Amino acid sequence: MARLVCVSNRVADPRKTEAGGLAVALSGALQAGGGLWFGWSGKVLDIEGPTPEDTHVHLHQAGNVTLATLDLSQWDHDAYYLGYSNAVLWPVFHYRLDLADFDAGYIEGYRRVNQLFARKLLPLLREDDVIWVHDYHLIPLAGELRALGSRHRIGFFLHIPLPPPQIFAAIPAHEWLARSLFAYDLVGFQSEADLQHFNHYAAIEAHAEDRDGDGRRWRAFGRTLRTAAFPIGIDVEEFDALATAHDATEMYRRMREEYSRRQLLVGVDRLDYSKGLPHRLRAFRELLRRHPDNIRRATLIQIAAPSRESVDAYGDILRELESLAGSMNGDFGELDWMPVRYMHRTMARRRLPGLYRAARVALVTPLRDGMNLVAKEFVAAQDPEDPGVLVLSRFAGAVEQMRADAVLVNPYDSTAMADAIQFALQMPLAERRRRHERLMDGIRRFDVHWWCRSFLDELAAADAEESGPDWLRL
Ligand code: ADQ
Repeated sequence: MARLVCVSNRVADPRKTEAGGLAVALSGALQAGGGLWFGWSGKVLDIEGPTPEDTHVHLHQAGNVTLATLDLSQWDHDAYYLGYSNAVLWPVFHYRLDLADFDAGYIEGYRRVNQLFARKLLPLLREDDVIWVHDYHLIPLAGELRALGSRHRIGFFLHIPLPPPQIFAAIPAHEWLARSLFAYDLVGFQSEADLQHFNHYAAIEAHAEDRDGDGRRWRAFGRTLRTAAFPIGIDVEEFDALATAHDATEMYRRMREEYSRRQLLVGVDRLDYSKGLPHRLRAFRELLRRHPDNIRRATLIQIAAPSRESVDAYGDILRELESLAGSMNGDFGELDWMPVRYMHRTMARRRLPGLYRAARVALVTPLRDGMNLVAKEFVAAQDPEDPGVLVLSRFAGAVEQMRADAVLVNPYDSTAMADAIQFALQMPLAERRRRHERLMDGIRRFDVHWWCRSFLDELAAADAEESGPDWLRL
C-alpha cells in the first residue's frame, strides 16, 4: 500500500480533540500506511527577508503519523499567507473582487513559499508516495514539485468555492494559477457548481480538450487532469462521541435551563465577511419587526471566532457586527431579555454539540461558502425526537446535499429571510423529525471518511502514464 503524504498550510496533531473532524479523517487515512503530514508550523521567524534556505524542518511523531513543519520569515508569512492567500485568493474565490488587494509583491512571496515547501518536502518523499495537497494556499505546489523532478501521483482538494471564469479571470495571474492546477493528476472541488466553473474555464480560457466529453478529464499543457466534486462531510462517530461526553451534555443542560422559556437560535462561524454575519443580524432584526411575537421570546446566540485579524477587511467586519448587535439590543432589549448575544471567540469544540442541541434553529447563512460544516454538525447534534431546524443559505456548498430538507434562504434578502426564520421557528414536530431524519441519512452516508476514500480512490485510478510525465516549468 502506498504511503499517503498530506500537505496543507497548517498541520494538526490528530490526537487532540480541538483539531476537529478533518484532522481526524486525514489521520485515519495517514495512519493506515504510516503517513506524513507536511505544512507551516504556525511560527513566524523574527528575521529580515525571505525564509533562509537552510531553514530546519521540524519532525514530530504523532502515533503512526509524522508531522513535518516549517517556520516562515515575517516577510514570507505576510506575502504568502496574509497577502496572496488571504487578501487575493480568499476574497476572489468568494466572489469579493471589491475586497481583493492585487499588490504585485504578494504573488512573489506566494510562489517563493510554495517553492520552499517543494524543496523541503521532496527529500522526505519515497518513490511510491501518493501526495494530497489541500487548499488555496498551495495551488502551485505540484508544479514546483514536478519542476524538481517529482513523478508522484499528486491530488489537490479546494476547500473553498471556485468562482465562475469571469470572476476568476480578474486575478492578474489567473492563467498561471490554472496552468498550475494541470500539474496535478486529480483536482477535487466541494460542489458540482465549482466543478462546472472549472470546466468552463478549462474549455474557454485554457482551451483544454475534454477527453471523454463529460468534463471529467481535461488535456492541456501536455498533461491530463481528472476533476470531480467530493463534498466534504463530518466524522459522525467522532461528533457523536463529543456530543455524549460531559462537556457537551453539561453545556446543553445549562443552555436549556437558561433559555427554558425562550426559543434559542444559534450561529457559529469564523468571523469572516464570507459568512454573512451582518446580513444575518439584519434578518433577525427584521424578524423582530415583522413577527413581534418573537420579542422577549427569541434569542440569537452568535459565536464568531477571531480569524486573520491582521487582514484589513476583517477589522471592518468586526466593527460592523459589534455596532449592529449593540444597536439591536439597544432598540429591542428589555431588562430581562436581550435579542442578541454576540461573542467574539472560539468555542471549545467539545462544548459545541451541546450548544447546537439546545437550539431550535441554526442560522447558517453565508454569502458564499465552499461547504460549511457547521450546517452538518448542527444536524448531527440534534435529538432525533425533538430536532431543531437548519436555516441554510442557498450560497453554501452544503446546499447541493441539503436543499430538500433545510429551510433555504437568500442572505441578501432580509425580509424573506426573516419570514423563513419564522417558518423554521414554527415548524411542527412531525415535519422537523421528517426533515432531520433525511438530512441525517445524507450526513451519515457522505461522511468525512467517504470523502477521503472517494478522493483517494479516484486519485489511485488516475493513470500516471495518462497524466503525462512531462511538466514544463511555467
Ligand atoms: P471554514 O471557513 O473554517 O472552513 P466551516 O466549514 O464552517 O468553515 O467550519 C469548519 C470548522 O470550524 C467546523 O468544524 C466548525 O465547528 C468550526 N468552527 C467554526 N466557527 C467556530 C467557532 N466560533 N468556535 C468553534 N469552532 C468553530 C473551510 C471552508 C468551508 C469548508 C471547510 C472544510 O471555508 O466552506 O466547509 O473549510 O472543507
